[in-house]
This record gives sequence, C-alpha cells and structure tokens, in this order.
Amino acid sequence: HENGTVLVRQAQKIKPPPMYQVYLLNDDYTPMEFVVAIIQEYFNKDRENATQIMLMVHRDGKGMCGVYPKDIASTKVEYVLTHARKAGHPLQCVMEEA
Ligand code: TYC
Repeated sequence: HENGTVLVRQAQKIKPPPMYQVYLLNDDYTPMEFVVAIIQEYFNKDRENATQIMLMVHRDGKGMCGVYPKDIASTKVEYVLTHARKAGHPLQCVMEEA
C-alpha cells in the first residue's frame, strides 16, 4: 500500500461511538417532586425543563432525559436507580441504543 491508501482506509473505519437514550418510566408511587429533582440533578436540566419531562413521563409512560455514550448512560441509570431505592421509590430508569 502507498501511504494515502492506508490513511483513507483508517478514516473509513473510524465511526462515532454508538449513543444511548436514557429514559425514565412512569409508576403510580414515586412523587412528582422527587422525579423533577432527579432529572435536574442527573440530567443537568433546569427546573422548568425537568418539570416538562416529568409530566411527559407521567402522561405517556416514558420520557427521554438525555443521549450519551454507553458508559455515561449506564452510570446515569445506576445512579438514578440507587438514589430512588435509597429514598424508597420504585422509579425505573432504562437505556436504549439511539
Ligand atoms: N405518576 C407519578 C405520580 O403521579 C409521578 C411520576 C412521574 C412517577 C414520572 C415516575 O418517572 C415518573 N406521583
């Protein structure tokens, strides 16, 4: 191979990492205020935006809180679930490849 061919093939192989959407799921028991606080704390939303997302989850059963590379998405899911269980709430948080 000449140099240029190697560089082009390398460039063609490099793709952006797969991204993962993180969702909160609705339930009948977790307080709305707790969900708003979770969205603000772990997904960097302001109170107004967090409230809109919470209401969407409450109404539609599911709502997207953010899109991240795999390791960041799974860490957020883990932190949300740990925080919710410590507080005694059944809140569910899941990730899906975007
Ligand atoms: N449905 C809950 C209630 O009425 C509020 C809620 C919203 C729970 C979003 C979970 O992901 C959730 N208290």
